[in-house]
This record gives sequence, C-alpha cells and structure tokens, in this order.
Amino acid sequence: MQFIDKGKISVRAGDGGAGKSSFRREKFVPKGGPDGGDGGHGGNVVMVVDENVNTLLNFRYNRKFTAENGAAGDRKNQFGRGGEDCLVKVPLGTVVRDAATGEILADLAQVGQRAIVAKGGRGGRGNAKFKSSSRRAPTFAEFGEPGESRDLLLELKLLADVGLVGYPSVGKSSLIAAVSSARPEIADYHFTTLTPVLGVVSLGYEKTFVMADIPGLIEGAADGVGLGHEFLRHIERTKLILHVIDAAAVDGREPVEDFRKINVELKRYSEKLANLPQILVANKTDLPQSNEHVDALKQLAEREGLKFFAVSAATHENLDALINFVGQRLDELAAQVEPAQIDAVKVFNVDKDDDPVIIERNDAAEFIVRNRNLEKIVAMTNFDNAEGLRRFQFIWRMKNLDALLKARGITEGTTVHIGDIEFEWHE
Ligand SMILES: Nc1nc2c(ncn2[C@@H]2O[C@H](COP(=O)(O)OP(=O)(O)OP(=O)(O)O)[C@@H](O)[C@H]2O)c(=O)[nH]1
Ligand SMILES: [Mg+2]
Repeated sequence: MQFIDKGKISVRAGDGGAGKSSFRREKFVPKGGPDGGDGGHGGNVVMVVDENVNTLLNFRYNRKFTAENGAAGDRKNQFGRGGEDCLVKVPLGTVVRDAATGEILADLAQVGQRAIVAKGGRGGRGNAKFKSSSRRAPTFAEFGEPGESRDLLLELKLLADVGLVGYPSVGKSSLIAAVSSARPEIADYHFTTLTPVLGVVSLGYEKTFVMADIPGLIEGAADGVGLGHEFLRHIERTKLILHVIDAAAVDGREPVEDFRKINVELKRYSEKLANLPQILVANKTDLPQSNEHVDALKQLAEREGLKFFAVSAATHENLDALINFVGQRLDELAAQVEPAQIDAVKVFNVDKDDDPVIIERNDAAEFIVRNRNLEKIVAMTNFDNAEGLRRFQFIWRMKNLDALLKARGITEGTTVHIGDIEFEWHE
C-alpha cells in the first residue's frame, strides 16, 4: 500500500564486560582468596515510540545503532559498570521485524512504548565466583557474553485519524475523493468499496490528517453480515468518526433510522468504537429530495449533542467547513490525550529453546561445530588460562561432542572450528 514507509537498520547490543581474575593482597594475609569482580552488563538496543518522530526517513541515513559495552570487573570484588542502552526513536505505528526471518518483533502502538530489540551480553564472572570447596584459588574468570546483533526491517503503518462510517452508497468514497488525493472506486451499487482506503487531507502548510474509507456497514455488520466487522478494526484506533448519511434517501431509506442502526452495530462491535466522538454528515444535499430530511437530521444531531454538517460530495458544498472543523477537533483531542498507558517493556531474545548441535565440513575437510550455547561459551572463555580450558572441555564432554564428531568420521589431528576459535582434535 502506498502509505507504508519502510526502513532497514542494524542493531548491536553491548558486550558484557570481562570478569576479573585477582587475589586479595593485604598486610598479614599472605594468601588472600580470589577477589576478581564480575564485568558489567552490556547495554540493550531499545526502540521507543516518540511523538515527535513522524516518519522513518531518518533511518535512510542512519542505519547502525550500537549500545555501549559493559565495563570489566576489577580487583576487590568491584563489579564493572553496566553499558548505556542505545535508544532508537521511532514513530507511533512502527512495526519491527527481524530481517532474517520476517518475524514480527514489536508492534509499537502507544507513545512511550518500549521494546528491547537486541539484548546486551551478561558480564563475565570474576574469579571470586568460581571459588568452591574443591577449588579455593581459581585463577579463571569469564569474558563477557557478546551482545545480540541483528538486522531489522521497520515498517510504518499510517494510522487513520478519522474514520468514515455509514450504510453502503451514502457517498463515503465520494467524500474522501473530494477532500484528499485518494481515488477509490465510486458507483451507484452497494459495496463498491471492498477494502479500506486511506486519504491524506491537507489543511494548508504542514497540517494534515489521515482519513479512512471503509466498506459500507449494514445491520448485522458486527456479526460479519455484509463485509462485516473485519473492517471495523481499521477504524477502532481513529480519534473521530464521520457518520455519513444519505440525506436524499436515494434508496428509499429512512435517514434518521439509519443513523441509529449503524450506531447499534458500532456498539455491538466494541464499546470503544461506540464511544469515539462522532460528527454527523448529511450528504447529497445537492439533490432536492434532501430538503425534507436535512432538518430532521439536524434536530437528531442536536438531541445527540453532535456537530452537524450538511454537505454535497458531488458539488463540494460545505466540505471546506467540514474538514476545517475536523482539523480543529483533532488538535483539541490531541491536546487532551491522557498520558499513554505504557506496556511493560518487551524483550525479544534470539536465544531459542531449541539449540541443536550442527556439524558441517568445509572445503578443506575440516569440521565446523555450530551450537549457539557453545559459541557463546567460546566467546566468553579465556583459553590462555588452564582452568578456562578445562571448563570448556567439561562442557564439550557434556554435549557429547567427541561421539558426534567420530560418528561423522573425524580423524586424529583434524581441525575443528567453533565460533572464532579453531583447534586440532585428538582422542
Ligand atoms: N447527487 C449526489 N450523488 C452522490 C453524492 N455523493 C455520492 N453520490 C453518488 O452515490 C453513489 C454511491 O457513492 P459512493 O461514494 O460509492 O458511496 P459509498 O458510501 O462509498 O458506497 P459503498 O462503498 O458501497 O459503501 C454514487 O453513484 C455517487 O456518485 C452527492 O453528494 N450527491
Ligand atoms: Mg465506497
């Protein structure tokens, strides 16, 4: 659809800080215990809905967002400082997808809403954490866990400010065509409009609002009769409803009765929809037979406390007054908006429960072991330290990797790659 704005960005969360390996050194304490502190947590990349951002334009020039790394731990059990989060400001209505899988990670529909799209790495544990009854002086400390990184697709769904509702053929599509550049199909049979259409209405320099035209409603719409309730959700998030009525009663309809019936359907569909402010728009006033109904509709609007406009989509009579009033009402409604209820921060983690060990061979007949958990441990292990190496070997045995490699025909001295490291395999 023409109103979808798109962007592609890369995000990288901060790595956890390295844990420290050190020992207490005090006067009169010749052999102090391990006192290396943990590294700090890496910063997250967080999307936040900002009402001052209206488009995804910024992401065409700025495509990389990186959060700060955690600081390393230090002696005397000092923990490293956590890395700062990286905040990415996006417009209301942004949908965030994982570029690799297409999976929707976040649907940001409220001002202030936040979503963590890349999680910072855990800080590495200092050697103080590895002390146990059997290992009183561990020299081993972990490196920090690498932060998540991923490519994201951003999509901005244009949310309509105003929705048009009414019976079929009352002139909803004619109205949107008259006030915007939208060009929906218009015809003298029912259900001409089959899918929602959005139109941007301009009120002079830099001031616009978005109007949504939906298929006509009939009795039973809330139950799915006609084109039904599927389309009502498109206007549930609008701020204002233009209730369009055929004042000329071209179909031999009863205009006042139509107004009631449509409102019953709206209410049956959702209380929220029924409670949206409405403006009553009597259309087709260019036709002489409208005269007898316009007064009745005007009185109806007075009784209901609604603003009333008698217009003609065909001759554009009174349409300027209508859209100027709508623009003004929208400004007022925006000013009195209650502080957004902000959803709890959602965390989207690439770590899945299923983490299979995958063994592949490269062109040089070397072995490549893929396993997210193991790769993470490789990144966090200091292999120059004998204890770190032993710990890695322990996890290696736990995952039964020797047997898996042997089943694939590994021989003495063959190179094995895991993440960034490689080593020679020996029985
Ligand atoms: N005379 C006159 N005819 C109008 C006016 N507005 C719409 N019409 C006619 O009414 C018929 C229906 O108009 P549409 O705009 O397609 O009505 P709609 O409400 O979108 O109808 P659905 O999409 O079927 O729900 C068409 O033949 C239009 O030309 C008007 O102001 N004056
Ligand atoms: Mg239509």
